[in-house]
Amino acid sequence: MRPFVMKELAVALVLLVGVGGCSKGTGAAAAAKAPVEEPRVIESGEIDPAWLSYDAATKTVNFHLIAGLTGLNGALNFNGFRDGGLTLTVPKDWTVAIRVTNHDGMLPHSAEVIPETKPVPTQPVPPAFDGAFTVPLAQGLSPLGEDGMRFVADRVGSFLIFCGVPGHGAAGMWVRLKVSGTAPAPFLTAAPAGKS
Ligand SMILES: [Cu+2]
Repeated sequence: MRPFVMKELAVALVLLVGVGGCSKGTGAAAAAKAPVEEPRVIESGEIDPAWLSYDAATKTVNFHLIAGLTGLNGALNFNGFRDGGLTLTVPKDWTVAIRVTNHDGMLPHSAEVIPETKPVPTQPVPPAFDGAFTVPLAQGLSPLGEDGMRFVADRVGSFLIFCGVPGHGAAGMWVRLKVSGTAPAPFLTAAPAGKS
């Protein structure tokens, strides 16, 4: 219940500001301007519920994958996780829409869903699902760049979401995607530190 309380508080504050006649930060102004989204500042290893949303009616999951979100592993991380520390589980046959943003101000990054392999490839390989990669894959998205991917998770199994820029994935820039035949809805889990 707590998030709803917080939201109501935020709405109340916005209304108060509006009544006060201040033009800055009113709901109308914010909606018209579509402010640049900045991921919330979080610690490595922390899951932000805002990353994941889904529509059970259309069997569609939306996930925000953020390259270099934190300084972990020289920024070679997704959402503050490395070496499979984060797992996105989705039900089989759901459509997976992954928005990929490069939060790293220096290095290019990309993302590709690949079969689970050890060792992790040093460069792009054929994707595990049609369309499950960002463009350009090996060159990567420019710092602060953005792309997306959309695919149907049509078979059960364990997969990796890895950075296709040569060397990044092998250096630990990968998380996990699990397609489940039994999960009723998508969810995120974090592995204990050091486990992958
Ligand atoms: Cu990378």
